[in-house]
Amino acid sequence: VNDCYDSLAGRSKSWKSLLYVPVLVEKYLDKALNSGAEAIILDLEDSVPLANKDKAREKLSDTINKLKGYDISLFVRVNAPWRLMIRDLEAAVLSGVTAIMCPKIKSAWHVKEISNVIHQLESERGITPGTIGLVAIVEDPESYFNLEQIAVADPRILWVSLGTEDLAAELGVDPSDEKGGLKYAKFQTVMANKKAGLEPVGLVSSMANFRDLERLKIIAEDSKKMGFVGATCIHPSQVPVINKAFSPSEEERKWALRVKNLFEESLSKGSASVSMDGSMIDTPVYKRAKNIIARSCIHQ
Ligand code: 1VU
Repeated sequence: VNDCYDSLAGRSKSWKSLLYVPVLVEKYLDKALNSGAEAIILDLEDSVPLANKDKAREKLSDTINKLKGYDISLFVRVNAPWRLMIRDLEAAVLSGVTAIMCPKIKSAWHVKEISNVIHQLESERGITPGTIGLVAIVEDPESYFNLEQIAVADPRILWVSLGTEDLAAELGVDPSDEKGGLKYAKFQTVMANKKAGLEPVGLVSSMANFRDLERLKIIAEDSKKMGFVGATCIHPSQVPVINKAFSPSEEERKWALRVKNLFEESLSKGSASVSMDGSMIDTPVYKRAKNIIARSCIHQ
């Protein structure tokens, strides 16, 4: 069991697949629960028209009560403008909620202010302060340069994401081109998360056509290679593709176990490097292998 957690910087949970569900579309709930997603994101933002925001907030607590007995994490995405966000937080800070996803985050100060509101609501509602996590979504060039500070702004932060569509619009680049302008920004996001000890969720590019699962597979595999550990999606058919792409393959697991056993045997004989299949196995390779083993345990 120790091997499962050792190399994840003390964190015991990361998410491979998170499925968006517009709060008012009740018929999606059963499907979402059975989709294989590790988390449901109950959306109060873009998928809810302005005129229906109050209705969605009123519905949230019933929905969370219905879902919280299941083995699935519950996230709520709130709106960015303060007047909407405060009302969203009033509705969303409830027992059973894993984290609040906050779009259009600008700075570390912005995160702190939101975290303070969550803290007050937790205290008033008998939830241990600090229980509910926060996902920060950065969506414009100015905030992008605050990524590192945002990632360490508050212990609630689970990870920081880039809002692909909005950022691409600001830059005037194609969000679905994984080799285009966003690639560097995506990798910087991985680095900022890793520096803060966080496990980044995201895709290297946006999925223009959610029915194109072949393309999703390629994008998700590329994202894993870049260091992302999971992705959000909007349709249940995307979930198995994402789960598979972000899980260690059988080949990776076998390789990792061989490396671990061989290296530990070599260490016991007093050497910190050994050869396997013509390649040198040393401490960084061992560390990478232990990471794969950790992911295999968590994702079984
Ligand atoms: O077979 P059934 O009739 O029982 O079920 C349908 C459908 O109801 C269900 N389904 C879902 N279930 C759970 N969660 C979902 N998100 C979801 N979407 C669909 O699956 C069965 C097949 O559905 P379908 O292929 O007929 O698809 P529809 O035409 O019904 O729906 C397509 C859209 C795109 C409208 C739907 O998937 C959706 O509303 N997705 C979520 C949209 C959303 O949350 N957007 C905001 C976040 S994305 C963002 O902001 C960009 C980052």
